[in-house]
Amino acid sequence: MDGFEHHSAYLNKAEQRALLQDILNVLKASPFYRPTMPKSGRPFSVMETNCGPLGWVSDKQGYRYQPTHPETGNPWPDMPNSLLTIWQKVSNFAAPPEAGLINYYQNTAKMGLHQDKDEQDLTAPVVSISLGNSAKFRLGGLNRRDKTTTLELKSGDVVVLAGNARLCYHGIDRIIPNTSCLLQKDPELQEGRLNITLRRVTKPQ
Ligand SMILES: O=C(O)CCC(=O)C(=O)O
Ligand SMILES: [Mn+2]
Repeated sequence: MDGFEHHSAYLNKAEQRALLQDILNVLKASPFYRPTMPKSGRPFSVMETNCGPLGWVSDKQGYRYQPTHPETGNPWPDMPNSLLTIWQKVSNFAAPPEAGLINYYQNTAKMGLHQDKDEQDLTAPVVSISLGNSAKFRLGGLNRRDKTTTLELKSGDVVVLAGNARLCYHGIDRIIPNTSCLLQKDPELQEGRLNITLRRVTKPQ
């Protein structure tokens, strides 16, 4: 699909370690919480937090962006420069991202097929970075029933959903255990996978 990019091994090992350290610093100020589904209130299998001026959250009231953590009530921490730099290099979009959604998948977690469409500015791409264990990523088309394909996202890979692919359905079928030791150095994460999804939310002035 035009507009879909998979930058395999975009970050080398040292860059992955440095980005992980930046994420661990974000987590100190902004710990993971477990989002719940709108209406049903069913818990997500992923844990989430955010950095940047706006964070994506989900609870019984619905999906939305807000400037504060739903449990601590504090503003989200600043987006690390490492993430802003990746966005500048791959997004081809002048304004910076506003939301850095951090998803933590334990080895049993997954994410159902969905579109990213809670943003006012859908001309800006979505840029997503993988760290830790590999994941089976499912990519579909613009309609839920369109044919899908799967690809493996490895630690250090960067995916861009831009242009015609911006609203493509996508999801994570499963995490493949023991495919990376990057997260093992942190006693609280240990296993699983981190994904950081960068999005522009509002239309630049
Ligand atoms: O984990 C991933 O690679 C995808 C995450 C995602 O699609 C999302 O948070 O909207
Ligand atoms: Mn998504």
